[in-house]
Amino acid sequence: MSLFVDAPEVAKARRSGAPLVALESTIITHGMPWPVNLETARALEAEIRAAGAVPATIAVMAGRVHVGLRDAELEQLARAQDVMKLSRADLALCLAEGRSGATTVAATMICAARAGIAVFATGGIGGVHRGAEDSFDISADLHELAQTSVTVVAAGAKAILDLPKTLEVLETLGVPVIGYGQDAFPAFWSRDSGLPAPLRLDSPAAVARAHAVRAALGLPGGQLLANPIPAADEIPRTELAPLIAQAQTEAARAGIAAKAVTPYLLQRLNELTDGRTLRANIALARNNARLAARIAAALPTLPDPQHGDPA
Ligand code: PSU
Ligand code: MN
Repeated sequence: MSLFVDAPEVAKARRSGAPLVALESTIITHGMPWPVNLETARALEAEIRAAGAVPATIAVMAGRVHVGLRDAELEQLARAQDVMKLSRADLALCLAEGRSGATTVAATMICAARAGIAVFATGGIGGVHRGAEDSFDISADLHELAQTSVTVVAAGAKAILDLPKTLEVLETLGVPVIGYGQDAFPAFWSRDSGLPAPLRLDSPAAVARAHAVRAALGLPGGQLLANPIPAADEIPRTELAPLIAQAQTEAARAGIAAKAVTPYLLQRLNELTDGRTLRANIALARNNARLAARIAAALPTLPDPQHGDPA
């Protein structure tokens, strides 16, 4: 029995050659509260369909990687209480044990690449946590971007992180970090982190070309497309800064560590802002899904680099 199972909609897309966009499932199980998580998961899929592509939400269910979820499966996942949060380290064991789990950016990239899907949309990637010099908490998402060739469309890295250190690690790992349509690196809920994005592109076609040329060069790894939240939905960085610091202090006092840190901080900020960060998170994720669909539709089929044109 194959480890991978395509949803009917995904299998059909493969037969017709329709563009596919991967979506992760940790944002559903650990990133947002019920029932907003289910509504958002459905909304992200709808955005992709409206843009002419086919969504493939990825999760592990009973020991198999599901590429695309039926609506009942999406709901089951959104309601689940103690579902595993799967990163690169956890994926094989979860499958081997016949268990279920939600895939993070890292695990979704692995599954998407194995399933032949080149473009993946999420909210924001994990990165270097504040205080990482003591905790050593650096998301496996960064290393995944260095080795798995998927274009990840995100509103940058989550602003709860140490963004300068996150950019440094991405640079060290050789990950292209591309600002979409602006020079600034976005900060998840805010359009501008105050830091420049190392690279910039302005159209889905240009992002698709960069993806294809990286593959043609035989370079492992993907690219991070940093797509700013729409202006109408953003929360200014200065407004959030003290609340992020407060949530951070509370997490440290409560001894929150490892996989629990990111879900704790997102939930706490949602409380501290009366739901504003959650609403912004939904808006930016939808915006990323829309852009990812346009990139997937623009992906060219490059000639085999081994048989290039004669000089
Ligand atoms: N984007 C969101 N919300 C989330 C995530 C992304 O808008 O909750 C998830 C992704 O699955 C990402 C994870 O991989 O947060 C980061 O977790 P950690 O910091 O533990 O690596
Ligand atoms: Mn971590």
